[in-house]
Amino acid sequence: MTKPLSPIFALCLANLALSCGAALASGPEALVGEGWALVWNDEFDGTELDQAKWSWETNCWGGGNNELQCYTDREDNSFLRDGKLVIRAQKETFTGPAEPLDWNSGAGDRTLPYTSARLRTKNKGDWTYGRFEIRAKLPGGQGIWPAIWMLPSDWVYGAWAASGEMDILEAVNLTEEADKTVHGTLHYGREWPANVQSGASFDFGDVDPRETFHTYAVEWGQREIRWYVDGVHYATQKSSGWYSQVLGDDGFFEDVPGDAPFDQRFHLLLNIAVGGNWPGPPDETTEMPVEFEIDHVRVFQCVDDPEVLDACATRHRSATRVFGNVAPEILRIEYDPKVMDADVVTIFGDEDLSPFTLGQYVANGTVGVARVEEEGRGLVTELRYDTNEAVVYWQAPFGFDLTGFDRVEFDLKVVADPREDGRFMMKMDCFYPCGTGDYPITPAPTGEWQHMSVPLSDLVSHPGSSLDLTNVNTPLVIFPSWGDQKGVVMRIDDLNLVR
Ligand SMILES: [Ca+2]
Ligand SMILES: [Ca+2]
Repeated sequence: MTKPLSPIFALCLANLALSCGAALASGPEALVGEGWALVWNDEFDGTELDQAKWSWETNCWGGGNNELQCYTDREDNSFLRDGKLVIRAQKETFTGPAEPLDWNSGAGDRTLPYTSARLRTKNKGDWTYGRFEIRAKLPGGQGIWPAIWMLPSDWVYGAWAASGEMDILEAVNLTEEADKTVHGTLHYGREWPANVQSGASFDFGDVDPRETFHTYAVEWGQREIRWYVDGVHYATQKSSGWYSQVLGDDGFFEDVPGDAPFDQRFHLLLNIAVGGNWPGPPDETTEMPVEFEIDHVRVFQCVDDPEVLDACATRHRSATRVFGNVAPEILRIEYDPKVMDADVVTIFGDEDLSPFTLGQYVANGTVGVARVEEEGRGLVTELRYDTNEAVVYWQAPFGFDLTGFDRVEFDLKVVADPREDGRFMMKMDCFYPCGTGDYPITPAPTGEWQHMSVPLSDLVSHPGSSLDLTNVNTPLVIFPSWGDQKGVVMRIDDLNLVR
């Protein structure tokens, strides 16, 4: 069975004798393999960027990575010169939209200390499968991050990175001293933050890709994606090593069958990011402005085998096989996905609210856990510590966004505490070790219930806290202070998240 080509690819094929044929006739020859037909290209020979092929993205969003550049459509940041597209990043304070324009988020403006350009072919050049080839000379320096990459045009499997991202080339912090290494990477899995990535690097050795042009390419087929530098095949990923899991209407994750997410339309992007989580910021050694020169972008289709590409593939045995990631087992815990929409979410009242369950981590010894009746309270959770190193927690198998909540509340009664000056701790975790760290709490004297009300803002600002409120899987971890616990008996009731 063959799947239909993407509309744009199909259009191009149908018009092979016209627009695509014209490119074939006047354009370059296919460089690698047999049977490739050029279906789209830009040689950047004109005087102005061809806006039938490219659009500028203009924003000061920071790419989701805390990058330091505003992307502009000004001549200062991108232009054609000597048959090449030049993307130029420079040090220059600039104010622009705080988020991508197509989000329509009303986020206002942001000011950042650098400018650059990010160009894309979205809805002008979108393809499913083929060979994508870009000849370029890279900018370098601490904090400089050029990229040639592809994003989904239709996001059919959900937000980043569930619908995939294909990085043909990334390089960070290329300097005289540093290894001259470039990276080819796939991002996929579930929506952020439950996405994953896998990739490989190409080491230029003594060659400096800041000084010389090189051809960066991928061959993207249905079952396999391969990365190349100057025709040298250096990495392969197979569809058994990537996956897509989406949340179904019933609130459970589902495996998308086939080769998702890399089975949809993707478009090309070219940019220089400045700073950001990966490279870190520029420093005094960074020489600005920097230029990313792109000599051409060429897209080829394997005419006789347009999906699998085996008829045209170039393969080297020495290429790294990147094994990727196995899709996580889907936990079919019964729960209502709207469970967190209430103003007061009761994680434990008389029972645990699915998908949260009571669990424990015990380094040694045991914690006895029981649900016991107490007058006026129904069931309460009783914990008996026959250990000095244990914690008990309420945890879900995935994270929740608690940014709309104000505080966590619970009732705590110490039934017995033989320790000298025993202290008690709580934590909130966003997949350990992401979390608040130990946060001290003070119960009432033994035998009395104490109502605890802890603002989430306090947990975020607690010294040492790395709490990510957008991804909380463990709303409460509670324990007598680590190392000194034996003999403590405590009861917990009415664990609530309150808006
Ligand atoms: Ca050129
Ligand atoms: Ca109760």
